[in-house]
Amino acid sequence: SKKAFIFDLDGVIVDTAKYHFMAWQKLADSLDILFTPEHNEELKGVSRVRSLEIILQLGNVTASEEEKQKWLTQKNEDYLSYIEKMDESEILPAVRETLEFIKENGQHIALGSASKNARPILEKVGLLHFFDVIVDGNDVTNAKPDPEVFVRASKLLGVSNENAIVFEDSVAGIQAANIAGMLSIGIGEKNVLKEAKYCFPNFLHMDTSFIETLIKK
Ligand code: G16
Ligand code: MG
Repeated sequence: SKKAFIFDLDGVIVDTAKYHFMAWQKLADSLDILFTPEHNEELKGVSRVRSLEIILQLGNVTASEEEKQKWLTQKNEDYLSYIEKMDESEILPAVRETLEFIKENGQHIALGSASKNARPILEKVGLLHFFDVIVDGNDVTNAKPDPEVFVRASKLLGVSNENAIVFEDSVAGIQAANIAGMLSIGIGEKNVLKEAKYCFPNFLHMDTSFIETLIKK
């Protein structure tokens, strides 16, 4: 039966982490909170609301719901201004070729992202048409490591969890895939993504014969 190949967005398809970082840093600066690239690692795959909580904790800042809402809106407006000019040059290495190979082999492709901006980003980089199903931050209530985002994607495709394969760059995302009983493939450093069933530094290091093996499994 057909497999479902589920892709995370940020850190797997495109490197939007740098834009998230710029926007969060601008907010942190305005609140006199020290926020470094090292801190930013903790925000990978984490929802917008949770990211703000982590940053406020760094500065021991408490705030009303109203203030938090205002900051979340501000951060997103800044982020949107940074990603406005994104184009296909920002697709990570060999991602397009991998999507093409999976499509040519008649398999399902889904997006499973925490981002509420996933659709416009896929559109900007010209990859939207590859995706049979998109599940993003607008569709789910539980953030990774909760498997909701991936389970919803496989359900929509009518594929069982054991026939789903997840590409993820975050620890929380790998855990979510494992909890769902899906095959987890880490994109990044093996010593960080320890719990992934397989791990590759990027898609250039994953040849088509590996994907063929997954299809035939
Ligand atoms: C991405 C990023 C996170 C970001 C989240 C929400 O998740 O990794 O850093 O906080 O989306 O994004 P937004 O503010 O655009 O809704 P993923 O799951 O694509 O890696
Ligand atoms: Mg990610």
